[in-house]
Amino acid sequence: MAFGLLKYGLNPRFQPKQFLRDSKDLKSSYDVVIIGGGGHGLAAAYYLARDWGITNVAVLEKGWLGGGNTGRNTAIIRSNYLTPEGVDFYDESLKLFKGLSRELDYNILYSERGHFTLAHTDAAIRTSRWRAEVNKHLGVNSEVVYRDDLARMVPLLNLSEEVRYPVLGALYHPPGAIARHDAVAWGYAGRAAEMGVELHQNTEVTGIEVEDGTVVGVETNRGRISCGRVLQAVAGRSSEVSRLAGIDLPIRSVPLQACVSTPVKPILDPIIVSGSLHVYISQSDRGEFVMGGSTDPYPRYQTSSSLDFMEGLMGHLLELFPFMSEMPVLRQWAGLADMTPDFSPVMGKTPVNNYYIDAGWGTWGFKATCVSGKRMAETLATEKTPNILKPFALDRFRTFDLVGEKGAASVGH
Ligand code: FAD
Ligand code: PYC
Repeated sequence: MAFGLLKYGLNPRFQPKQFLRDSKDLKSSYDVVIIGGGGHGLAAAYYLARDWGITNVAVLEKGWLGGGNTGRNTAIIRSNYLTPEGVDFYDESLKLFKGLSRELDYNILYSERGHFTLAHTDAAIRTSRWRAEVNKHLGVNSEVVYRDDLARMVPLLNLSEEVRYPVLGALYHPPGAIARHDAVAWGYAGRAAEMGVELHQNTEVTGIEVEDGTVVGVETNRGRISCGRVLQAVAGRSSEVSRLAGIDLPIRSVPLQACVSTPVKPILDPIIVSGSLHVYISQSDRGEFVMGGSTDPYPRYQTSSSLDFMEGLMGHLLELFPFMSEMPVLRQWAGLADMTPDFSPVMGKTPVNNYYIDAGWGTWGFKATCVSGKRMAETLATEKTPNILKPFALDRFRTFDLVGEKGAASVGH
């Protein structure tokens, strides 16, 4: 081991891999411009290059790669949705996530934990059964478990009936997982850059040029760029950016807060969510408890943390996990969730030719990073919408074909 380290570590033939190429000057024109260097934009860039050989691509990020919601989420990956369209879509992502470390040659710390959505009322048990049946029908592993099962499977959970909201049972989804969220962005960025994609940080899109109904270029704080096609993947800024192209989206941006405790040894393996109490918790591989709740009660573009959130979260969490009263909170933060009326995303074509959107990821989009990247790349490359994306078209709000996922959105809203 020591000999190997010396042999390879000191040998100039084994240079460390350069992870990200230095960003160059912007070119005056690209085949594809991707607005937003979060997981979704970077994944789309990677699959455009890998699957379709399209590499004359620029990812324009106004801050730093993965610095938006991709680096702020609580990293839960699952496919136990409510609608058949949702289950199929998120399940494709979960399968891609499982192989992602190998695919990108970069460890995203994918960790399968099992996911429990607690039910505290008969109505919640009914919804759990409904979800379990839809899941099973589509080949997704979910089942309803009751108090005896929970006592065995989650021994830390307080199953006392002397609390405000006793736990009656749960929807159990064994494939539920977590991963290191920023590693997902870095992995996609590194591999996309190796294939020739340009990644431009500190590059904000400030205007979008549309001529005769077709996008022809974007204005940035570093100058104008002509482009063949544009993919907008800016999450919390979706409505603002699309307005630059003259497109109104039915999306409101609402802050979503989260926090972590100081790290301790592993004691909580599964991910526990209570949609009714608006709280969830998991333990990261670093040992921190990662916790969150529902969105703030009003739309706005600020990401400040509040005591109100912390009080609401802890009020319920301490009842479910009394041992948490000993845990200091280490950090608290917020991101901007781009909420749609039906709690499902918007992907595909827009009324502007060659202008595509990947938006409406609200509180649920990290787990979709792989599938949306892959399928949006396919949409741009072929100019055809793959079947799996068709239910999520922007047009569904005009035709009232909603994909209602409020009951499976995990945190309450
Ligand atoms: P982002 O990562 O936000 O990337 C968009 C990028 O666009 C940003 O980096 C931004 O700087 C850039 N941008 C914006 N405007 C411009 C412009 N004009 N020009 C250039 N660049 C621009 N989802 C789950 O599945 N599981 C979870 O457990 C989960 N937990 C969450 C917890 C919190 C606290 C939050 C806030 C979200 C959570 N989500 C979760 C949702 C998830 O984080 C997002 O849906 C997902 O990360 C969206 O990825 P993205 O790449 O579309 O957006
Ligand atoms: O989509 O599973 C989810 C989730 C959990 C917390 C925030 N989003």
